[in-house]
Formats: sequence, structure tokens, C-alpha cells
Amino acid sequence: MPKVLIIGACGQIGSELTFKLKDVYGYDNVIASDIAYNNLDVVNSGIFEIVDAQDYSSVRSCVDKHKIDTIYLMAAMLSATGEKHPKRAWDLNMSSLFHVLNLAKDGFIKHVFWPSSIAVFGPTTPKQNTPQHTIMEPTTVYGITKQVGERWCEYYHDKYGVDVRSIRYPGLISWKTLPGGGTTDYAVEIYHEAIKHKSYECFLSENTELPMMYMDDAINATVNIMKAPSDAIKIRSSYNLAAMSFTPAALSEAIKVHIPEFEITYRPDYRQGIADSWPKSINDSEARQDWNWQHDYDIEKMTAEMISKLQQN
Ligand code: AKB
Repeated sequence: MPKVLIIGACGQIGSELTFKLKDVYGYDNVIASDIAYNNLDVVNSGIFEIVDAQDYSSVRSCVDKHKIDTIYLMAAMLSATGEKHPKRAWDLNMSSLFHVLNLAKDGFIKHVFWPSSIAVFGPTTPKQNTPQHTIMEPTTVYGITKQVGERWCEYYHDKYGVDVRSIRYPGLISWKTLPGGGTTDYAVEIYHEAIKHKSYECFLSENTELPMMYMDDAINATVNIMKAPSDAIKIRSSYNLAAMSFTPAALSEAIKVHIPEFEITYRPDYRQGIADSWPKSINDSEARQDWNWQHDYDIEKMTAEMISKLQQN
């Protein structure tokens, strides 16, 4: 059994990944960590450590203490917050990655998962069915950190044999933990507001199409890419991954099937520019071919589940 450390376990992806990895690898083999006690469900779910992803000695001492061999580095500053704090985004996103890659290079751990994003693409990238290998000129700090990070992951694999695996997540939608500081966050907020107020003012315009995915699919992809045999992982920068693409107007229609009174209005802000720089749909044929990636949720199935889970909670 691997001995796993999740850094950033209190966040949107980290919190769900913690519970899934505990199911897969056993309760005591998964150590959750974050910079603070930000999510009590996660903190109380088993072994939890305070780890500062930007401090090498903090990560290293947790690795030593728990004899960790695999790290999932989920701590990051996302696209919208990154534009407000460019230096902090660069420092957090890059220093945490180097600490983890160096721990693997120096033999303290064996395997690394690091999330990339559709933010690696930019306005010059083909927008429809964006290929795995294409023009990448990101215009956000977050996108730049993810693109540079991908280059470093591939470099550490090729030069030092580090087993690092990565996925370019689209916008992720979940009911358990709110996202923080992303451009795709509207697609989560809209469900909460639909249930609470039957209306939502969207910060993107009605026809802004973006690639999206339900969290269950994203978590399964993360677990499966890490379980795949090493020689199946042919791309060591990061894999394109896709499930669905939709606009705020289409999501609003899907919600109206369950909540007919729901109304959406649009007031685009600075995040519109970020969204306009990203692809509308992604070609993920390499992930499907190399490690059998398959998605399960489309917009209708996701919407039915989001509404019923949020209503229950
Ligand atoms: C964001 O909107 O910044 C993230 C992402 C697409 O990586 N959800």
C-alpha cells in the first residue's frame, strides 16, 4: 500500500480526494494536510497535519514522520485570485512544486501527482477540440505557473526519473466543498443560489462556453492515472481531460428542469477576459487511449445530483 500525503487537503479537490484515497488505500495510509484547519470534515477524518507547502522543511518533516512515498500536491492559487496577487500566485504555485519534485529527485518519496489546468492554454490556442499538443500562450499568472510547472514535471521525469503524473483539469463542479478564486466557480455558485434564492447573477456572459467536469469524474481520473502502470503514462507534462462543455445559459436551462422559477442575469467582470482566453472544448484522446480515462457525468446527470445533494444538505 502506498503511504500518501495530500497537501492542500482542505480545498475543493483535496477534500474529496482525501476521502476517496482513504477508501482506496486504507484509512491510516492517507495523511491529509493543509496550511490551517480550514475544513473540519477533513481535519476530523483521520490523521491531519499542518503543512506549509512553501516551506521545504515543513513538507520534508511530514514526509519523514509518516514515511510518505506518494504526494498529491493540491495547494495552489487559482486564476481569478492569481490576477489579484500575481507574486503570491507565482511563489505558492512554483515553490510548492519544486519542493515536492526535489523530494522525489532526492529519493525521499517515489510518486507525485500534480494538477495542471486548461489555464495553460491562451487566446492563440485553437478553441474547439483543443489538442493535447498545441500552441500554449497563457495570459494569466495561474496559467503561466501551470504551463511552466508542466515543463518542470516533464524535465524531472526525463532527467531524474521522477514518477510525476498530471491532469489538466477543466472547471470542477462539486457540492461538498466550495471552490476558491477560480474563473469557473460560477458553475458551482449557481447551484447554491438556485436553491437558496431561485436566482443568480453570473459574472460571465451567457454564451461563454468552457470545459467542465463533475468532481466524481475528476477524482476517479486522479486515482486512475496514479494507479496506471508507469509505462502507460506516456505524457509526463500533463494530460488533457474532458467531460462536457457548456455556457452559463445552457447550465441555467438544465437547472430550470428541476427549479422552473430559476432566473439568471449576467454582469460580466474581470473574469470574463480570463474565460475568453481559454478553450471551449478539449480533445482528451491521449488520456482515453493511454490509461483508459472515461467520464460518467454529463450536464443533465450532474445537475440532477448537484440539486438533490445540495437540497439534502
Ligand atoms: C480556475 O477557474 O481557475 C480553475 C481552473 C480551470 O483551473 N477552476
